[in-house]
Amino acid sequence: MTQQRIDKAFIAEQNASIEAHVKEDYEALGNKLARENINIEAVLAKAEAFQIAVPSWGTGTGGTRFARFPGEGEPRNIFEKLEDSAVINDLSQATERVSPHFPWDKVDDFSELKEASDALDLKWDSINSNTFQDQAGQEHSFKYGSLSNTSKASRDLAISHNLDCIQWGQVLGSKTLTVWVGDGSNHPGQQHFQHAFERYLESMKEIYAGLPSDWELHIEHKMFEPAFYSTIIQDWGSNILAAMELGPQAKSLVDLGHHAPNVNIEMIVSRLIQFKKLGGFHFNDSKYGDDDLDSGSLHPYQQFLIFNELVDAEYRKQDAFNPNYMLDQSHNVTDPIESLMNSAASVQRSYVSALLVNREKLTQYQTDNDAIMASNTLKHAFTIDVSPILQKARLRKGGAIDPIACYRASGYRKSVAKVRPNSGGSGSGIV
Ligand code: LRH
Ligand code: MN
Repeated sequence: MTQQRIDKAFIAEQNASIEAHVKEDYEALGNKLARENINIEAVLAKAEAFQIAVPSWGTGTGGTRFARFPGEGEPRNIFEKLEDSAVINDLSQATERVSPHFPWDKVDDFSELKEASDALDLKWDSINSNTFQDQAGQEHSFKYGSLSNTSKASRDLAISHNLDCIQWGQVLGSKTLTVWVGDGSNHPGQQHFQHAFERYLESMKEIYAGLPSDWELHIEHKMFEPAFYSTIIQDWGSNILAAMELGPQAKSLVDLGHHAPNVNIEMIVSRLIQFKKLGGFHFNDSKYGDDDLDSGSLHPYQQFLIFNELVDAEYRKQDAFNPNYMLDQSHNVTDPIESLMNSAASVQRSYVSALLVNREKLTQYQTDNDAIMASNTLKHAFTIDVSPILQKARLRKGGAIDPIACYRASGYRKSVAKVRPNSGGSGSGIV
């Protein structure tokens, strides 16, 4: 496997022409924030520590049920997905962890895969199991569900797959298993809601029993699709009930696209934080359904409000608070590397903006029911352009001040396209 990377010297060369601008803007912002008793260096340190994982399946071109139009130089296997993930991290300096999906990324030798990721300075984030598709020659189908299927044989198969995922994850150094199932029904009466949930919980208890003591189990809720009448874990209510039923290592994962339009996701986040059940996030954006669009591309203020809850928890030193951040997107019309770099920076921006909220003042306005000033306190932080802090963080960590410009100047996509034959054909489906 030829490892293609964008070397540090090239990145430094690209930065050289714009470094002075960052310095000037950073100083100006530093003076502005100092007037508000905010130490920009302290904010910068937190920006530099920010990390968000990339989904291995997001490095290829995504599609819909209608079609998928593969882009140039598509990664064909997990090793090439790691190469592209290394480029994203080398330029953004905020995505050192990759989240795999099994069996899409399954290999025969997981220690070889661990060596490959080590060589690319990458680590492994949450392991995603897959019991929403049947594998070739699979004896017991998941057509009518997996962990909640009425067939014990199908449930056992789903349970053993999840236990395998934990074992593979241990070789890679991961500490989390994420379980999203498409189980549900398309017709009223097709499924007994309580019995189905009881079967799901029974199955999850067997998976929970297989968790190493330092692992977490993240449950992902989703309103609909592939089931279009009921879904076993349809909302945060069913999610937190399952996590509480299973035990302290079970937590809830919030995929932003898995809610009905206009649902107050930041309040769901606050509830999960309060009851110590916030496991993590799949960041993306959407206008209609689970569109898996680039994070912050449509609702940057909602994304900021979510981080306002997260930074508030940090500020209040909320215990058992250690959420995992990850992107979960489908890139149907853009270069996935560009979208993932853009999205990582967008989520990092929401975090940094939330750090600028004057929480003493906000608390006072909330106590005084001064809605205007409370709202303006948040809006003020959101409207400060924190780009110089994001650019400085990347620059100081050896990344690109302007990742997209640097990536395009590197010609990386063209060069990998030479060694990765076009997979051709449009086919359909998200990967
Ligand atoms: C389900 C989901 C889940 C993944 C899949 C690729 O919609 O968000 O997190 O397993 O996308
Ligand atoms: Mn997801």
